[in-house]
Amino acid sequence: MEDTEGIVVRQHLGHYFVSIGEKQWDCAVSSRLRKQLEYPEASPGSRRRRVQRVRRVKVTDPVVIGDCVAIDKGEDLTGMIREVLPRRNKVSRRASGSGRKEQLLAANIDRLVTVFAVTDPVPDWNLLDRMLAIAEWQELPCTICINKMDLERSSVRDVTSIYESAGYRVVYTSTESDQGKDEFRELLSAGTTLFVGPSGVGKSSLLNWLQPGLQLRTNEVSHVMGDGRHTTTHLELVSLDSGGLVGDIPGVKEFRLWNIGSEDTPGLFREFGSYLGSCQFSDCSHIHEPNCAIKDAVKGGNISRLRYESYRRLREDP
Ligand SMILES: Nc1nc2c(ncn2[C@@H]2O[C@H](COP(=O)(O)OP(=O)(O)OP(=O)(O)O)[C@@H](O)[C@H]2O)c(=O)[nH]1
Ligand SMILES: [Zn+2]
Repeated sequence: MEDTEGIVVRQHLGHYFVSIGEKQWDCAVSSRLRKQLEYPEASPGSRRRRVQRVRRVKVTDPVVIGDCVAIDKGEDLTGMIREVLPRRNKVSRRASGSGRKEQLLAANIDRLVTVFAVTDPVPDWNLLDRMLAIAEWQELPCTICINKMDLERSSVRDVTSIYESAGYRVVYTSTESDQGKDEFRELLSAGTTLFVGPSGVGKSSLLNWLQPGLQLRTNEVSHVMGDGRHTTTHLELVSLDSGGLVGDIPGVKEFRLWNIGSEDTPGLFREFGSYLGSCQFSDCSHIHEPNCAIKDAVKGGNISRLRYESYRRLREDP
């Protein structure tokens, strides 16, 4: 990297903090770049050789944590972002509210860790399946963290074994009893990890557990949604002493798919893979059709009903 290129590690009310070497530069986005980012762009699905659909889309935030950017340096560690370098990947969802807008959550991520609690709040498995689908779409490794294991009363493995069988790694943690600490630290120790999970599952606690004294700054970023509402989130990549960068996005309540066509949805459920192509109809939706290999696998107990139900819901309401 040149000394004018760095990584966006923090966003705060239109300020982007770019890490270059040991220093952070407080940057704004150049108006030329803002205009560029409002140009039409190809749908991400087009890389899968579908007919290229070109839509006019506008992202809620043009630059996001994890972005590699080129800046023009100004006085006193301030600067202007003039270019966003090509992204390896991005995690985004459809912004809530009306209208089609993409909300970018992070870019250039090495893995997603979905965080849920055994209880308090009880896991929303359907939400987990949406997160896994987005990870599959971006071909991002994804690990499931089940936190608050100290509160476990009935075996959570009855459900998580479904995910383990599908090929996902599950780590079980408790910031109270220290269960899973070494495994969790090891998981995050290289590259950039993004935590996603509902509010209250312990995402910030997990970071403070690994690194006591880590002062998690809460930087409020205001997104103006399609319907004019504002939602606030703090977005920051923190650097762990034991290695690794971690982004913690607070309180993800919903995860709507962005620009993923319904014909691509079955491929986002790993365990469906070996059955795809075996249905009577080549364009089978696996919902209404007879002689459907997926539905047969559900009946035969080879695909879990929980996962199939998530698939159906995702298909009907992406
Ligand atoms: N019993 C138990 N409580 C925990 C554990 N981890 C976190 N908590 C508690 O759960 C509550 C929520 O933790 P947070 O770390 O604020 O949760 P969060 O996921 O960061 O929440 P948001 O910032 O709203 O997204 C706090 O009261 C924590 O003390 C755990 O392993 N066991
Ligand atoms: Zn089918």
